[in-house]
Amino acid sequence: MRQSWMLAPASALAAVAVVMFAAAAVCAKTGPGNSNSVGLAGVPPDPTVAVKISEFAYKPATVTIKVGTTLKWTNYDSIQHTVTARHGAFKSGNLGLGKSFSHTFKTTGKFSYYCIFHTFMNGTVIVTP
Ligand SMILES: [Cu+2]
Repeated sequence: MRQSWMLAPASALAAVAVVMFAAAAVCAKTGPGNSNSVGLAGVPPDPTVAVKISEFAYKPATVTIKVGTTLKWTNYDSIQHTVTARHGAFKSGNLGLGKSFSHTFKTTGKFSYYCIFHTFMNGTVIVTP
């Protein structure tokens, strides 16, 4: 018991160090006065999020991301699939096994997409400010 209590201050210090490092990195990257893509905690959003296409499904089927994030879909099936937005925002073309398609979401909104070969394959991207 005593030992785990002793560890608590060290992990708190480590957490503070991580936050300070992240804040320093943000300042170095964007400079003062540009808080455009900085999240609430001063940590920039993950620039790339992966979506798997596998067993005739997008995984995860629904992804919520911040504006400016890139989604990268990769096909793990041996059959061709597509990533095709219902309202034309993006279109992958045919993706064979191991092929990827990336799209950067620059506007907020809800984007539905599907596979043109298998219309039961549906995905949704929710882009938040
Ligand atoms: Cu498909």
